[in-house]
Amino acid sequence: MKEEKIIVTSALLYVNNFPHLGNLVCVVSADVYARYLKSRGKNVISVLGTDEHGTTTEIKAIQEGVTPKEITDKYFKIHKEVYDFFLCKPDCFGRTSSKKNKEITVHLFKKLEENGYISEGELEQFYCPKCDRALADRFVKGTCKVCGYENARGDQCEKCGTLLESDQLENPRCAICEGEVEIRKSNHLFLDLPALSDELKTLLEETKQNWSYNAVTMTQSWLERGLKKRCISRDLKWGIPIPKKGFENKVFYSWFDAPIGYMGITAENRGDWKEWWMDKSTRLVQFMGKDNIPFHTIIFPGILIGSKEGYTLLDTISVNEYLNYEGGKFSKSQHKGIFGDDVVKLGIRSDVWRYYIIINRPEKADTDFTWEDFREKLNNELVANFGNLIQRIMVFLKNKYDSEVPGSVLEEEDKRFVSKVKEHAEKVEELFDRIQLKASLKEIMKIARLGNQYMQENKPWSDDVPQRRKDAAMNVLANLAKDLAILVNPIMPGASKDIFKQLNVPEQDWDALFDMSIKKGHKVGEATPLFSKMSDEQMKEFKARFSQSSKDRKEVKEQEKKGLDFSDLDLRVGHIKDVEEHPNADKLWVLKVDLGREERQLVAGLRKEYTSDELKGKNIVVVRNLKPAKLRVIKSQGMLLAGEGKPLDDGKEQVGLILANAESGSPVYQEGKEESAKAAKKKTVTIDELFDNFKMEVKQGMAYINGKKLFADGKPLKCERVAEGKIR
Ligand code: B3M
Ligand code: ZN
Repeated sequence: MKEEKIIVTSALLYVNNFPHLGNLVCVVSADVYARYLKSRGKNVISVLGTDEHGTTTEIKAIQEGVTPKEITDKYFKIHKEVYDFFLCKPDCFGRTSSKKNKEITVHLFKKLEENGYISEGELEQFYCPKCDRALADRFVKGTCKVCGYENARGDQCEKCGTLLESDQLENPRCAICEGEVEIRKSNHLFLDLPALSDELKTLLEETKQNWSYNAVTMTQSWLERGLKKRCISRDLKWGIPIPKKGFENKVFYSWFDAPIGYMGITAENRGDWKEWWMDKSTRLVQFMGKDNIPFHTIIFPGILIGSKEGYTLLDTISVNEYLNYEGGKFSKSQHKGIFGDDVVKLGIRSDVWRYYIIINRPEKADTDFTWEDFREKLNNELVANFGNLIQRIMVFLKNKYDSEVPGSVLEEEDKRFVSKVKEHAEKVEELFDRIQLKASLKEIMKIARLGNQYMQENKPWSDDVPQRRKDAAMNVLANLAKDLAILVNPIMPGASKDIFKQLNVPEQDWDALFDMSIKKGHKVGEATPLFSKMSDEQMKEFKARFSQSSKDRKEVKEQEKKGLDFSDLDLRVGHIKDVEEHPNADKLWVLKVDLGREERQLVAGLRKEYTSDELKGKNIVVVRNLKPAKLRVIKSQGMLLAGEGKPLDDGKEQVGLILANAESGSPVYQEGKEESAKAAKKKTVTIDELFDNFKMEVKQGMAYINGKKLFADGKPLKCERVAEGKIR
C-alpha cells in the first residue's frame, strides 16, 4: 500500500504588521502537530508563509510613502525571523505574492470560468474623484451608524465589530485623502458558490468528525442560510491582476489567492507539488484562527471543486479561538500586548513560549495571556516539575554514579511505575492524534510529576535505601528522561534536544519510546538546567513594559504631553502644480501640491510675498500629517514650510520658501537619520503641537529642526531669500 500523504498548513498571516502572540497560536500549533507526525514516521509536509496582498498593505504603503512591495519585503523578513525564533520549521515556506502563486491562481480562475462558475455583475461602489480611483471597502472611512464611531472602515466598524453595508456608513470619505466620495458603478466578478453548495455540504458531512466544533457550527450555519455569489475582484493596484478583458485595472480579492497560496508555497519549494495537492487521498490538515473559517471550509474548497481538476480537499481543521492580552485585545498602536519582535529580545527561551502557547491554547473559548499566569506556569510547572525532574536525574547520575548509568533487576514497584507511565504516554499519543494539543501537554506534565514522585519514594540520595533499589530507580529514571525528550519534542524541540545531549544519546523518534535503550554502564553528559525561573521583579518589569494598565496609560499620556519628537512628523517634498487666489481672503493662495502618491490642497498666507508664477513648479516641503483645517471656508490639508528672517546681505527681513532638490513624495529626515523617515508617524499633529514641540530655524540658508539639518534624498533643504531666521 502506498503510504498516506499528509499536508499540514498554518494560516498565512498578513504581512503588513508584526505578528503578536495571538496570531502565533495557529502557527505554533501546526508546527507542533507536524513535528508529532514526523516523529511518528508519517509522510508529511508542513506549509507556512505570508499573506501579502490586500487593502491593508496598500493603505499602509500609502501612509508610509513606500510601495506595497517594500512593505511586504520588510515584514516578510520580520515574520521569517519570528517563526525561526519560535522554532517553527515548515518544510515549505513562501509568500502569496510569488510567481508560482500567481500562475496557479490564474490557472484556477480560468478553470472556474471554463466550468461556468464565474459571472459578471455590477456593484455600486465608492469612488474618490480626487484620487481618481474606485475605493475598495477598506479605503472608505465614515461614521458607523450602529455605534457612532467616526473612523469606521468601509467593511467593518472596529469599535463595535458590526459588518457594515455601504449604506450604514454615514459621512463616507476617502481613507487616502480624507476627501468626499461619490458612488459609481463598477463591474466585478463573482464566484458561483450557490452552484457548488451541494458538493460543499458533502465535504462537510464526510469530514466534519475531523473538524473542530467552531468550524462545524459556522460552516453549517453558512450552508443553512444559503450561499451567495461571492465577489472575487477588487479595485486595487496591489494584488494578482485579473487576466480578463474589461478587468485590467482590477486584481483578485486577496482571500481568493491567499488559500491558493498553500499550493503556491508548496510549488515554490517542491517540484513534486502536484503529487501532494492533486491526490484525493492526501490528508489536508489546516490550522487557523476562528475568523478564517469560511474561507477554508467554503471558499477555498469551492474554488478547488469548481476547477474539476481533482485537487486535495480539506480533511481536518483545527480552529483556535483568540488568545487575548491581559483581558483585552492585542494592539501594537496602543503598545498593548506581546509581539513576535519583542519576544525575540526578551531572553526567554523559545520553548517556554511554545509551552505557554500550547498549555494556554484557546481551544474551546478565548484565553488570556497574563504575565502572572505566564510566570506561574513557567516557575511552578516547567521549572519546578519538568525541568526539576530532568535536572535531578542528571545531577544524581553525575554526583552519585560518576555519570555512569547504573543497572539492576527491575522489581515490582519499578514495573508498576513504568506501566503507569506507559498508560499516560498512550493517552499523550491519542490526544496528539486528535489534535488535543493542550490536553496532550498536560498529560506529559503528569508523567513528569509521576517521575518526581517515584524518585522521591526511592530516595537515591539516602543511605537507608538498599543499593539495588537505588540502582534500579536511577536506571528507570535515565530511560524516563529519554522518553520525556521524545514525548515533549513536538512541543519543546529545543529542550528535547538538550535532554538527548545531556543523556549523551542520539535524538530519537516515537518508536523508541520505552525501549529501555539506556543500559547499565552508559556514560551521560553534563547536567545543565533547561529553564530558569522568572522573578517577581522581572515579571513586574515585563508587565509594565508591555501592558497598558490604566497607570501605564497615564504615563504614556504624560510622555505625550512632554513632547513629540522628529519621527512624529511626516514631512514630504511637494511639487506645486497649481496656484489660485483664495476667493475670500486677499492674503491667501490656494495651492494644489503633488505629494507623489496623492495631491493635496494647501492654503498658504504668501500672497504678499510670492506671485503665483513664482510659486508654480517649485518643490517645497509639506507637513503632511498636520490636522486638516479650514481657512475661510477653504480646506487646507497640510502646511508648507517657509523661513522668515534676514537675507544673506543682512538687508530687510524676508519670507522665503524652504526648497528641496528631490522628487515629490520624498520623505524629509534629519541629518544622519535617514531611517527615521520610514518610522510610523503620529496620525495628526496640530499647529500648536508643531510650534510647541519643535525648534525650527534657518541657519546659513539651511533648514533645521531641533538643531539638526534637514535633508531629502541625500541633499540638504535650503531656504530661498532667508539666511538666518525661523521657520513658520
Ligand atoms: N491572512 C488572516 C490572518 O492573518 C489571513 C489568513 C489567510 S490564510 C490563507 O489571520
Ligand atoms: Zn481620496
